[in-house]
Amino acid sequence: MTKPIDLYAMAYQDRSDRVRWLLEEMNVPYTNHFLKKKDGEMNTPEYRKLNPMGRVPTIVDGDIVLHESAAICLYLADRYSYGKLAPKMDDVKLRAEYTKWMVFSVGSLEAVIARMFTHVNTPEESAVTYKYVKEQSEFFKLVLNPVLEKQDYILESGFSAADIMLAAVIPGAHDYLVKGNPPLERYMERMKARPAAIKVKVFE
Ligand SMILES: N[C@@H](CCC(=O)N[C@@H](CS)C(=O)NCC(=O)O)C(=O)O
Repeated sequence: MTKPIDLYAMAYQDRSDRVRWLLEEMNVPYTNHFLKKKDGEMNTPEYRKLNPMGRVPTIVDGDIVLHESAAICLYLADRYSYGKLAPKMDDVKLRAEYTKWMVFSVGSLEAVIARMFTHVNTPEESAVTYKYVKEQSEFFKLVLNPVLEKQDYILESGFSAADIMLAAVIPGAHDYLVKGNPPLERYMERMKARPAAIKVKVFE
């Protein structure tokens, strides 16, 4: 039997959530390693060898060492669920859509949502940040809503790793993106009901 994948995280509800959820959906064995930041465990020479930035998630799968949650999910879905949770390369249109949503989830959505953690140091800065997230969310709805009004999953072929990435990130802007927006409310309910997501506490 091959060694389980090592998954380094701080907690269930950090950016390791999407990786763990995907591993569960694929039934791929893995071991959680929860690092204690306050005890310097993200700063040890051993961990810095795996991830020089000292961030999580990081995976070790045999001789593959990878950080960046979207890259990890792209890699894992291709390696362990090719043609299922990851569309095949020869399905060019579907694969292009899939790649778009995988990149959109972190490059557009999460990049904006993350400002609500970093750009909130004064009441004035917070006001600017929340206004920005609200405005950007209206742009996000322009691409998400038309798709989720006509289908249950972000790809017409069905549930994929792109749904995992999106659904793990979207709640960060719940009040602007999901609340009062039926297509996204229904989508998130479907995602929250997935046994693999429940098992690894993605939405807790
Ligand atoms: N773009 C990276 C972001 C990684 C990241 O910033 N992770 C956070 C946890 S969610 C972290 O490790 N923060 C370090 C810290 O809090 O010191 C990814 O998607 O994996």
